[in-house]
Amino acid sequence: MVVALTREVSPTIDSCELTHLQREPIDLEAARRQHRLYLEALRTCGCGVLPLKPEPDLPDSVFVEDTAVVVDEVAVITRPGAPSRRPETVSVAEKLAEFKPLAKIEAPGILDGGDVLRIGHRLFVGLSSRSNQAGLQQLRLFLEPYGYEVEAATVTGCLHLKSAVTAIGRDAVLANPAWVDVGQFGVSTVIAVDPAEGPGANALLVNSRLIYPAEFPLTRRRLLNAGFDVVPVPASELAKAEGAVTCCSVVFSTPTSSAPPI
Ligand code: CIR
Repeated sequence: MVVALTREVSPTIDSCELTHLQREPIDLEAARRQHRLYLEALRTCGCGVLPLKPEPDLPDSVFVEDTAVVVDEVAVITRPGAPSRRPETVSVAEKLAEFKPLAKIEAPGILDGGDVLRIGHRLFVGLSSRSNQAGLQQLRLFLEPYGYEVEAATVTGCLHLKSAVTAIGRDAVLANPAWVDVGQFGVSTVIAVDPAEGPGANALLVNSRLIYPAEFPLTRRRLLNAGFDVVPVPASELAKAEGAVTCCSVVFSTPTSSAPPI
C-alpha cells in the first residue's frame, strides 16, 4: 500500500527558514486546520498516514519531504541544506528504518528532498541553495545500483526544484516555465501554471490523483481541462513558510504486512 510520513505543524513555525519570501505572521490554528485537511486528502487518495513524533522546537519540521528520498529499495536520509533543519532527520530515520534499509547523505553533501524530482526511474536534483553536487553524487551512488539515474537540474527564482516543477503522471509535469526549463526532463506532457499563479507548480501525485492548493484556480482549471483528477486543499498558511503540498509528506510504497498506518 501507499503511505505518507507526515508531522504536525510546530508551534514555532513562525521562526521558519525563509529564502524568497518576506516574513508574515502565520496563524497556527489555521495552519493546523489546513494541515488536517491535507491529511484527509491523503486518505481520500487511498494513502495511509504515518505521523512522526511532533518536534515543537523545530520550526520547519512539518516539511518532512526535505528529510528523506524514498524508493522501493532504500530510504536515503538527507542532510538538509539549512543547518536548523538537520535535527529533523533523526526521528525520520528511526521511522523509515521500520520499512526500508537506510542510506545517509554525509557532509560535505547537502540535499533537500524538495530538490529531488522523480520521474519513473530518473531522479533530477535541483542544484539550489539547499542541495549541492556532493549531495547529488552521494544520492547517485546509493540509487544507481537499483537502476535509477540521478541527474542535475537547473532551477532559478524559487526555493526548491519542486517549487518549480512536479511530476503529475508517468510522463507529465506541471511547471512554472519562468523558474525552470522543462526541456531537461524529456517528458511528453507539460502543463504550465497560469502566469498569474507562479507558485502553483507544486502538486502531489498520489495514486493517480493530484493533491493541489486551492489558491490556484486558474492552473487547477488547466489541469482539469487536461483530464487530471484534482483534489484541492487550502494551503495558504504553510505557503507563508515557503512550503506547499509535496513538502508536507514523504510518500512511499510498503508491503501491506508492515506496521499499520492510521
Ligand atoms: C524551509 O525554508 O526549509 C522551509 N521554510 C520550507 C520548506 C519547504 N519544503 C519543500 O518545499 N520541500
